[in-house]
Amino acid sequence: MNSQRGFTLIELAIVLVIITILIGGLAMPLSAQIQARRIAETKKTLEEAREAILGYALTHQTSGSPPRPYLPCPDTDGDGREDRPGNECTKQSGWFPWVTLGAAAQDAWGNRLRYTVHADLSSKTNGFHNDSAPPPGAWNQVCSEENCPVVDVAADVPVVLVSYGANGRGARNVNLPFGSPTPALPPGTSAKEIENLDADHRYVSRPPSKPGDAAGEFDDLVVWLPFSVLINRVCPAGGCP
Ligand SMILES: [Ca+2]
Ligand SMILES: [Ca+2]
Ligand SMILES: [Ca+2]
Repeated sequence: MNSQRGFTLIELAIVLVIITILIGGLAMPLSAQIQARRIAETKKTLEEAREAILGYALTHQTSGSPPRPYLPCPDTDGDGREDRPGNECTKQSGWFPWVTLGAAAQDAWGNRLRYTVHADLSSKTNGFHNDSAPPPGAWNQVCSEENCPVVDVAADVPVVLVSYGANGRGARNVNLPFGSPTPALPPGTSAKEIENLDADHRYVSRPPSKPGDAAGEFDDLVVWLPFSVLINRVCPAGGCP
């Protein structure tokens, strides 16, 4: 008697159903894993960008007496180099000057990082020092809500860096040529994300939320450099009189 036999159609159907369920179960976690990896990669990129800014301050000094360190200007024309026609920055907010700083040019979604810096601290005339209170001027505020009703995340920070996250809304993709009539991916309608795009000195940092959530869509990644950290790292033990 021949003990071997083929699968019946019913058995084949059951196997196919099981395989389909298994693939479906694996597919979602896989995309979530890829997203989590990109977020972790971008957080690392932002941390390295912040270190590169500190490295610049450690190697650049004003010509005055005493010489004082200063921070890099934003890149505003897209070549990755800081835009400083004389001693001052062209603008206080633009793109992270990755060429000048020898750092990563983009986040894990292929978009540029936004970089905002305090005017006096990036001035090649003024620089910064640790023998007085922080200079006046437009300091950056980081809050958990748009419009900063309460500055509850970080107050008066010299530097803010932003990745526009997985949705990339408002970001400049690295493949977009400069001078293009559409310089950025269109911003969305989320007030919290728009706060990270407009021209004021207020930024939002908070946990991510989806488009349908009560808080509105938010997936930006934001890091900042407090003035105290800047002084401690660049001017330890009163090193910048
Ligand atoms: Ca430039
Ligand atoms: Ca975003
Ligand atoms: Ca803002």
